[in-house]
Amino acid sequence: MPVSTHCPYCALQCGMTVSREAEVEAGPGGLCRKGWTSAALLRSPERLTTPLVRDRKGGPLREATWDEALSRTTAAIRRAQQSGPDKVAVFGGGGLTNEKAYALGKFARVALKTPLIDYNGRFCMSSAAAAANRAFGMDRGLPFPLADLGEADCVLLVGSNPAETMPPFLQHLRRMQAAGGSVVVVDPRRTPTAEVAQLHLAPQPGSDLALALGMLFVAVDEGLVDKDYLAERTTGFEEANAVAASWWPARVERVTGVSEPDLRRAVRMLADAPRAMVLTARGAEQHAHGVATATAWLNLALALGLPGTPGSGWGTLTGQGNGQGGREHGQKADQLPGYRSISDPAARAHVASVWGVDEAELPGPGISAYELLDSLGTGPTAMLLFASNPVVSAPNARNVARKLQSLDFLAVSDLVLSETAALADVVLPTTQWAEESGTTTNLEGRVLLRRKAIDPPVGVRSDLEILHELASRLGCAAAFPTDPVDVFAELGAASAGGVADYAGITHARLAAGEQLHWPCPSTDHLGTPRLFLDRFATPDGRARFVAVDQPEDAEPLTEAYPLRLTTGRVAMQYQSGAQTRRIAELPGDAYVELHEDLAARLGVAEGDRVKVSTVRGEAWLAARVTDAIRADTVFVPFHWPGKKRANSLTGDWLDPISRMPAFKACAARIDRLPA
Ligand SMILES: Nc1nc2c(c(=O)[nH]1)N[C@H]1C(S)=C(S)[C@@H](COP(=O)(O)OP(=O)(O)OC[C@H]3O[C@@H](n4cnc5c(=O)[nH]c(N)nc54)[C@H](O)[C@@H]3O)O[C@H]1N2
Ligand SMILES: Nc1nc2c(c(=O)[nH]1)N[C@H]1C(S)=C(S)[C@@H](COP(=O)(O)OP(=O)(O)OC[C@H]3O[C@@H](n4cnc5c(=O)[nH]c(N)nc54)[C@H](O)[C@@H]3O)O[C@H]1N2
Ligand SMILES: [Mo]
Repeated sequence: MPVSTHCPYCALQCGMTVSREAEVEAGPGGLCRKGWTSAALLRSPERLTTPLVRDRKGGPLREATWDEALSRTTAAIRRAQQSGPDKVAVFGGGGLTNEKAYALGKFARVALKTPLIDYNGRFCMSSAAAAANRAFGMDRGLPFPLADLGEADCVLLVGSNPAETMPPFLQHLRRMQAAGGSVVVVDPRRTPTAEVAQLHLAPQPGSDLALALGMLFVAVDEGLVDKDYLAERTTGFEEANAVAASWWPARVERVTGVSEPDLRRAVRMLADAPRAMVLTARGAEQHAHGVATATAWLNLALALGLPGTPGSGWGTLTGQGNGQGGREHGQKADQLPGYRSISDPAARAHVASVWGVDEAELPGPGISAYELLDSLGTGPTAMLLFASNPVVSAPNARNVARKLQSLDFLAVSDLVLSETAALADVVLPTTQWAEESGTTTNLEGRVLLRRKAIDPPVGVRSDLEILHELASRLGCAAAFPTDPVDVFAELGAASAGGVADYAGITHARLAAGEQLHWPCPSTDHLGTPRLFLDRFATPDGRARFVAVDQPEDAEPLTEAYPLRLTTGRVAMQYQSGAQTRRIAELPGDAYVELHEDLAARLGVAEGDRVKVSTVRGEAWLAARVTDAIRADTVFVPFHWPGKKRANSLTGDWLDPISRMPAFKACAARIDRLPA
């Protein structure tokens, strides 16, 4: 019998079945091509099945026993710790199941006693999460079930390209459009998503904040603001509106390139819809002012009375497979399980008691992902990394690769020899999705059970087994169970009473087919599909407007670097490409997308090899010439390493609040390469 489980890739977590022969069938929601081909990596010859070690820096990796690989790891940790616990760092990933993400956070704090843990979700969800926490008092990507989208009358997608990044998501848009609803897309490119929209606004990358302020201006100007809602359910409108008052449409057009008629039309479409939703994704959020930008869109949604109103709302489309659960249970630098703060004495006391440790021994907050990677070598001298490939995916990746190489010791747990694993001193081969059970929390905050469908290859171990073994070799007295059922039960207890309360969710309830959205505080609780219907999670129950303004560009354009470079994704590749580049059925190669007018000016034709550069580095790419992008903007997908690496170009300015890097806007130039 095929086993029901979920796709290993994005936060939609589509249902699928996997047979004992590793054949995939789609569930009722369908699958994209990545999902269909996901099983190819289970039996791929590129799969790691033996630990690898390196005998000297610069020498080759060679096969080793688990005992040798783990002994080297614990010896290196002990060596580094002689100079203090903060000489050892941990880096995690939003693809890890809840059980693994929880265990990793506990391992860092309890077995290593280090404050230095953060993860790739910092590059993904941190800006929207910070904005939602500030406005609503709680961050759950979608505060309503995904299916509500299909009932909406207008959906505004800001910096989101689900036609490529979540293809099955489009069925909800199709359903609402079939009933007369409309979709508005804000993207500097006319993406496949923009192609199906009723209205497409194409602002310059990094200028969404001004666009959102302009939309608020128009909403006020045209008397479309929901005054009763503002009075009953919000605070701070006046201050936020005072900023928007200076963003009249002509000024917005100058800064963003979006015309006044389009601006007004977008506002009316949203305001006239009985049920409307504003959804942001990485295009709006991955900026040095990502929190302020997400906040500006949230302010607009509040002004129109959307959040907490049945059928309407504001949300952010979470990215990674467990991007939601992965940001709740402690792999974030400032966090304890249940979305608790590691600086909160009551939270520390509760979690310490679940872990059976002295509260005083728990370290305080660490530093954010990029700051952590940037400090390697001078700060921590040893690092353990699970489920991320920052050599390809981190901003200013040349710097990050150099810093990783400056470590005395790096251990990487992965399924394949990723570009980051290839730099490690010890590589630990681990099980993948269909070979283990565990839970993920999808983009709507629903906890899903991934069931084990097939046995892992001989020689690999699960991340839970690796953490258990390392903790016991380090002499840690606290328990690190290896059965995901036990880990999830412990996670439930640790999260009890927290914002993301999982105490009532069990593997057994999920296996019985219950649909449980957190918070779910007790085993007789049915979960919370819709949040904020009566009150927001703020102390006074009201949503908070926060006044935000469009800042100067983090990297202004110059004569030498006159183009706005933005980066993102294509349908056939996933993230750093470590998994999907190894799957033959997923085609594609790196490219730079540029407008035909720009191409003509540069003398570049379709398919020509060009050099894209910024002050930080360069990438050699094939030109893709199109009319579907602004003429002042170029786009490079980030899935490829080496000479094709987009992140050789990106900068490392961080948002002041979320510490999100500015993946989506820097100053670049294009030069033709000799044929
Ligand atoms: N095929 C595929 N699917 C994926 C992934 C993948 O790697 N491949 N990754 C998953 C993950 S982790 C994530 S986070 C999601 C991301 O999903 P999305 O956010 O949809 O993906 P991106 O391509 O990063 O960015 C979306 C759009 O933002 C636009 N954009 C760029 N700069 C700006 C700007 O300044 N303003 C605005 N308004 N738009 C801008 C880009 O042109 C792009 O079309 O996808 C998930 N799904
Ligand atoms: N320029 C640019 N850069 C970006 C972005 C962008 O839009 N533009 N987007 C950013 C975003 S949103 C994200 S989410 C990051 C993602 O970037 P990465 O963190 O690099 O993401 P992945 O490529 O998914 O890396 C996951 C790695 O873990 C392995 N893996 C998968 N499952 C498991 C598991 O269960 N255990 C272990 N131990 N390993 C596992 C995979 O084989 C892979 O090598 O990239 C960011 N970087
Ligand atoms: Mo992401």
